Amino acid sequence: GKVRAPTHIISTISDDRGEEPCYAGVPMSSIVEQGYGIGDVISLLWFKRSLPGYCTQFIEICIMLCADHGPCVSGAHNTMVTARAGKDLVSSLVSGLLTIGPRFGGAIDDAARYFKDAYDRGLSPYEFVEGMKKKGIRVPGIGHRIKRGDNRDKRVELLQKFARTHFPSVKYMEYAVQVENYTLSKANNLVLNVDGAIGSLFLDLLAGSGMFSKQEIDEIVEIGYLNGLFVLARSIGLIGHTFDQKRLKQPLYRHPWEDVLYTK
Ligand code: Q5B
Repeated sequence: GKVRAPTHIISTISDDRGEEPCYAGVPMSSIVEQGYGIGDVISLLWFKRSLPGYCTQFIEICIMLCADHGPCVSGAHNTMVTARAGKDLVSSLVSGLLTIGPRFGGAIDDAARYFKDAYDRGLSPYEFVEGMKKKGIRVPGIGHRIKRGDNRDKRVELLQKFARTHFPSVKYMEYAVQVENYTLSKANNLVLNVDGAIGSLFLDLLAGSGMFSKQEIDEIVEIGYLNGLFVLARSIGLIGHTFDQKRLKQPLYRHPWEDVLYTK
């Protein structure tokens, strides 16, 4: 019989050995000729399957809504400072990307983990939020520097509207809204933020689409796929900020002394 030499790498998502590259078995010509979009390509390369249209549209909306949020956020600031120090595109981009984490843009996976655990265990919003407080953990997906109860994040509203119209079920998102109602009763800045909206709605996508087994959903949530959406999206804006600074020929950035509290 055939004897296979042992390999050092296993790969299951793409193959470039044939006449044309394939993503999860789908040839590039089908991707182009059948009008696939970036949501379909993400479905194939991240989830290894073709997802229904409303799911790929949701993924694309997440990418568009998170592509940028102005020059003042951590990521854009780092990227601009790096570009102004004369560094190249990749250095400027990764400098911004490295700020994505539990406080900024990288709370989507933890929001999904904590909301899923709390909902599946039947915790009331009060039990969930107060339990997190006792453990000294901020609720991921809740809170924003500039958004408030009376100045909601339009991105969150757009995601919710899309999901309420197209998803078979939005039980995790409705739970996140109940959590938000409770946190807003404590402080006006504790809104459901864009990370929390994407995290809870992606749980609904995974659970409601019928495309994933329970075991697969648990694995996706445990591995943490969802911060990838923010990383991918925000790369678009960070690349734009790099070009902008270079186009404007901005000089080396130096923070003004007046804005530093020098103290012993
Ligand atoms: N408190 C986001 O905090 C922020 C609490 C909380 C319980 C919470 C904070 C937080 C969880 C992580 C998260 C994603 C750091 C945010 C994003 C993308 C972005 C960004 C942009 C874009 C803001 C004041 C009081 C304190 C705190 C309490 C705050 N959050 N309690 N659970 N989650 N959230 N990140 O304003 O009693 O006074 O000590 O960590 O989901 O990143 O646009 O900017 O697109 O680029 O600095 O939208 O909420 O508030 O730290 O002064 O806290 O509220 O314990 O209570 P702030 P702080 P106390 S979306």
